Amino acid sequence: MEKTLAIIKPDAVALGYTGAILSAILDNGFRIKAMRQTTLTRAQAEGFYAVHREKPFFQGLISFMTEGPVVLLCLEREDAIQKWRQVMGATNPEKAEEGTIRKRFGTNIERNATHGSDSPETAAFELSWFFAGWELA
Ligand code: 3AN
Repeated sequence: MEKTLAIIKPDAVALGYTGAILSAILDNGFRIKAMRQTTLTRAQAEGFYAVHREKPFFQGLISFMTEGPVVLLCLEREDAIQKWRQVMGATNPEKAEEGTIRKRFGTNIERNATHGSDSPETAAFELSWFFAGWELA
């Protein structure tokens, strides 16, 4: 069993897609190990996206991720990291495959409905950024 961090981003929460996205998560065999709705502070979002600090889209990304509530999730299943990225689809919803979450619920490359960790190292960092050890035990 593997764990990954998923986020339902502010665009999807505001548009009322939380329930549909949670259904897709469960339909794809993930177990929800931990879940919390919260509005991120700038410091929380900047630390989370620190690897993108030098990118031209960084300030826009931070403004977007702090504009309203997000749902933070620890998902668990076999091959969770790769499987969740497959279920989400490509970063740009226009390029995402039919039926994927970003194709169904994303607006553009920034407002793309969900986040997922991209490697075991990032999953460990991202989970520990938002959840305490006891919540994931
Ligand atoms: P992914 O979330 O698919 O791993 P990353 O890690 O390349 O994609 O990007 C992190 C987040 O930054 C994306 N989810 C998206 O919201 C935003 N982003 C990525 N590329 C761009 C871009 N070219 N313009 C605006 N926002 C971007």
